[in-house]
Amino acid sequence: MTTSLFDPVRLGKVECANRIVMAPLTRDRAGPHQVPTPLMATYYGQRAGAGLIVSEATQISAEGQGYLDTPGIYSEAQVAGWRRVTEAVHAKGGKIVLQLWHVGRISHVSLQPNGQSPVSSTATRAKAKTFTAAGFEDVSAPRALRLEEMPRIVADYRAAARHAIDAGFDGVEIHGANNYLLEQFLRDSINDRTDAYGGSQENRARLMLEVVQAIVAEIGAARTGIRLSPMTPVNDGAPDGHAQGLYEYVVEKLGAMQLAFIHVIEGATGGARDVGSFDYAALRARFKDGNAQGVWIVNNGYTRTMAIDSIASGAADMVAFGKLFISNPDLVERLRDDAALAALDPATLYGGSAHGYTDYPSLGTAA
Ligand code: 8OZ
Repeated sequence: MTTSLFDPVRLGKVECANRIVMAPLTRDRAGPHQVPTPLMATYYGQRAGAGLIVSEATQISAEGQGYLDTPGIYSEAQVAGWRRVTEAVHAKGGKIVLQLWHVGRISHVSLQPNGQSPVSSTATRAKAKTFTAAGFEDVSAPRALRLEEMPRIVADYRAAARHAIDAGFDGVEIHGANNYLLEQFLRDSINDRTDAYGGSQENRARLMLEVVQAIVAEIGAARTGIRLSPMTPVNDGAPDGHAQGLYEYVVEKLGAMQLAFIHVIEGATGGARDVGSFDYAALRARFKDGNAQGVWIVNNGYTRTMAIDSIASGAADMVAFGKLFISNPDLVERLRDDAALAALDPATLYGGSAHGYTDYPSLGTAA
């Protein structure tokens, strides 16, 4: 019998009711001190029909923040705020993992502790914009992390994973995508270091693999996954010179660690799926080799038909939808019934209040 998009699946320790994932979505609605609000609990609770929710990207430390009003997971108040979110999702039978984020050089001094420079693998400023209290601004020039600072970065990730479990999350997704800190180390197009974290493929992958190892030691591989985006150009990230080999190397290591899942963005994040040749099936095979239970989640521009076909063919174990989940809180039911899908309002994507956030109706509750 062929597998259906609507069949349950086991992801590490987590039993997911279906194979539809709510992708991580930055909405910039955290409260003072980057604490998740009750409104955020309502928003995630409304979307608990997903087999798995991946939370919006959440900074592991004050230094890891790069945009206005994104939530954190490094203070007690933030943990308490997130606990309201996980309780709202679990009350409706849903599952939710927290996405752990360090933006690296995609930040602005106005968002950094004491107005300091953002940190990265490099001291070269990205040609990218971020959203600050003043609106869209160029990102600030970064400072290259010193070798002796690397254990602190790993420790910050590890503590954040512990906090996520304390807040009631079913696990974590490490944000290894979109040219934030971990990809600023991984890609030879960005990393210009000459120490143990730069140069060879092994050296550039070192930080990402140390972070994964530390989190696995803290909360277990069965609660740990990662998101990757081998070809995305966002945030001034030219592809690595040997992207296929680099990501196959990384994914093989992740499989050997028995990671619960890998979540891959195919092509340009939120954009074209076809941006130069990359063999995602080969990546999947490397991950599954020695880790047959590892779950392969695909994302980027999937339609209902593409998703159903990908699950039926075995190309993917789960499919993540981003924008569609913003405007369709009951997306799973709509896909199951092949019902009409609502379009989102781009004006209310980032920041603001309940409007364009918790007021998109479900079909059952539409007037
Ligand atoms: C959109 C706006 C700000 C951040 C990502 C966390 O691209 C993000 C993000 C997306 O992964």
